[in-house]
Amino acid sequence: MPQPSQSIIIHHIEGRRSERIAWLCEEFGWPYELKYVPGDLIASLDALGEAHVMRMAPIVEDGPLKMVESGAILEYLLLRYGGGRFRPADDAREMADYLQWLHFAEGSGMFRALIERMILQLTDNKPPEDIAYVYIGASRRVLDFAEAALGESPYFAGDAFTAADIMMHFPLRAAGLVLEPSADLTAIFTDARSGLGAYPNINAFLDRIVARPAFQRAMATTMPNGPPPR
Ligand SMILES: N[C@@H](CCC(=O)N[C@@H](CS)C(=O)NCC(=O)O)C(=O)O
Repeated sequence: MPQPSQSIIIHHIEGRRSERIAWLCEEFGWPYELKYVPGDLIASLDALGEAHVMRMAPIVEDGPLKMVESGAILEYLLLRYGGGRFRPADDAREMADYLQWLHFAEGSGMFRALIERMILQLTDNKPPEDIAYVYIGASRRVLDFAEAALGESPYFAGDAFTAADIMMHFPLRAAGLVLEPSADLTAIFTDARSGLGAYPNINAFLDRIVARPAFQRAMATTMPNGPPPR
């Protein structure tokens, strides 16, 4: 299985989804280089805009290849260099769960958490009834779904840690923040677990995640000065 022949370049913002790529690199011990402006969100965004028209983190370069979309980047790196680690075999029973959670994390989890939080903020917690029916409560449904899955197995795709767990870590914290509107948004950058008190399986999962040395190394390198102010 080929190894990355040079550092994987990760265009980054502290505390943001680009940490997922650094985390995978740490799990394998692959070399990577973070490009961002420490402590300066706007300057980091400007730098992202120089690197790609989408101006979002992560943007990843692997040699001449440049990609956005964190789930796709993780899958690309696993298929190219992973040697079968951190994803189930194609014909494994766990593959359906793996694909579901890998895509659910951004497609539904983050999407619903962000929309719900934004609607609540813009309407001063009083959204019109039709909008409320569609979007309010969506974060709780995301967490209820994850809680049930993590009651069946310790990780999202069975007994083994996979890239689906890397993807789901961020939306669990984002959805928890919606359930606790008084919590500062910056709690998402820490292990504060805002809004997650009623979810023992999610908490046990997060305990397993923060105990991983690769996760700890990734957090130390992606936020070397601690959680960013915003
Ligand atoms: N679905 C994308 C979302 C990327 C994304 O929105 N990243 C945020 C930081 S966590 C960002 O760069 N926001 C600034 C922007 O979209 O302009 C992914 O998973 O890569």
